[in-house]
Amino acid sequence: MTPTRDDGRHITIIGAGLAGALLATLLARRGWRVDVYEKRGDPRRLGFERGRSINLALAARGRHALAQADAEDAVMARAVMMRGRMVHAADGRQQLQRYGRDDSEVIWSVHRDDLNATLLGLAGDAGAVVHFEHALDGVDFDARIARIRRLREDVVDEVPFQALVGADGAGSALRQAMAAHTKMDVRADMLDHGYRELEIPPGADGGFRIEPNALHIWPRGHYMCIALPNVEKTFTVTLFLPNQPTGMAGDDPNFAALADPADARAFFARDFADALALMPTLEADWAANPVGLLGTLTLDRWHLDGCAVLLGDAAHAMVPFHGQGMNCAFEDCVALARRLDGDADLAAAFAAFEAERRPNAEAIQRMALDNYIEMRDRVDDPHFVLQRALEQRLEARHPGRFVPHYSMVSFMRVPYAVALARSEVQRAILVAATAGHGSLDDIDWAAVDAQVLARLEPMEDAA
Ligand code: FAD
Ligand code: 8R5
Repeated sequence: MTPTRDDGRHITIIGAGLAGALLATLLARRGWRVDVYEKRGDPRRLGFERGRSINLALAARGRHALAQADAEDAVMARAVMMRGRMVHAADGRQQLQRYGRDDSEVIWSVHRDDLNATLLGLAGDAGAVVHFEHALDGVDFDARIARIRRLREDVVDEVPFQALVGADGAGSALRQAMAAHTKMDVRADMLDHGYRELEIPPGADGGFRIEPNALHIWPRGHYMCIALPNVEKTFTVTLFLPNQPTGMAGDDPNFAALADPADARAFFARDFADALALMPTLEADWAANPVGLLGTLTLDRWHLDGCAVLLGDAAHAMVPFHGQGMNCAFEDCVALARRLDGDADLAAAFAAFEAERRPNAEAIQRMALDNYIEMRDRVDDPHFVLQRALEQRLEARHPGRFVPHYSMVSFMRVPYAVALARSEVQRAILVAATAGHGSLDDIDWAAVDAQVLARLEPMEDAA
């Protein structure tokens, strides 16, 4: 059970969630001996015990990483296409805002447990050994010994390691052990808003009750609901709302004030009436599902010499509003596997990985925070819709040069930091060009084109 220590290339991964399972596959296929310790049970064995359908939006970065492990086809076979945002206004009107130019530019809703199970199967096939119900408890970095607790027996083993990878999520035990051993600045900026998951079941005919091929948004200014489709023809609905009263005058809904499911129904009847009509289990879901926390985690270092390195949520948990947490974690895995392949020295590989990925993680963390305002407040604002229309026109006039913000993040693999920098320039152009305009009819195209050509270099997607 305990891996033997030898001079071969051996890696010990903590966490067999999304990143841990993908990284295990990538490294085992490259000839590394891989042991993974996962505190939960094997999701492939849980069967009917498993929880609710939780889905995630998969975009180009995540798909590309999955393809590196030959996992893309299996995952895509059970994915639901989302062409755009279906914006549900307060008056009940709906409008689809496409994410891309056509159906080649879409995102996909995938089932978290299915995805994890697929990746665990591939990791095992590649020769990685996954030890379920084994939790990291502590680390002696000097002796290179990990304390691993076998949860069923409640016994702690001392497990020697060459190097540890922390893929153990936002509450990372490896990160805690690193911070206790060495000076490390760990910042958690919690959002004042939390979330609660609810469900829209299939209709009486067994089909989807609303448009399946969209990410639904009910924007309401300071808060919002979203819904993502599942292959089971249900939707997972998420309400994002302040946790406590914000102190603003007048109406100020928040989770603390909606402790009682009956109050939740009244709130939905007022603000999300069309969604409520689709949610017969609102009260039960409300009572059963806890309020989830949201925050941004930033560290000043991700690695300890050649001894340990963090990736995914353990290194850079982010707010969910760009749907990029998993996509970014998968990109991390490909980057780390490439560095480990290229450099015999683990310390150099970890340092190069961190130097490549930390600026990009910080860029998507910021873009994710910004996208909350866009989703909850701006998507049904006529001025925003006008800017979005201009963005699409400029993309057609300057292909490869003016690429909409959402496209750079979701359909391309340019580094997130590049996407952020270019988006800031583009936003300034859009704001200036539409100021005082109610339509695109009287836009000064020559002036706008000159701005684009002067301020944006042509760009290429990653190979
Ligand atoms: P996780 O997937 O959290 O995996 C960590 C693993 O480590 C877990 O299996 C855990 O059991 C294990 N572990 C923890 N502690 C220990 C320990 N001490 N010892 C051993 N094992 C341990 N991202 C997107 O890109 N698109 C989306 O649409 C999206 N939607 C989301 C919806 C929800 C409800 C949530 C919560 C997140 C969403 N995300 C989304 C973010 C995404 O889930 C994460 O960014 C991603 O799972 C990070 O992968 P990870 O492997 O780093 O962490
Ligand atoms: N994560 C997502 C987007 C961007 C959609 C857009 C947003 C739920 C806890 Cl809030 C959110 C997006 O700009 O039109 N793509 O994918 C996923 C999102 O939330 C997920 C489901 C979520 C954490 C709860």
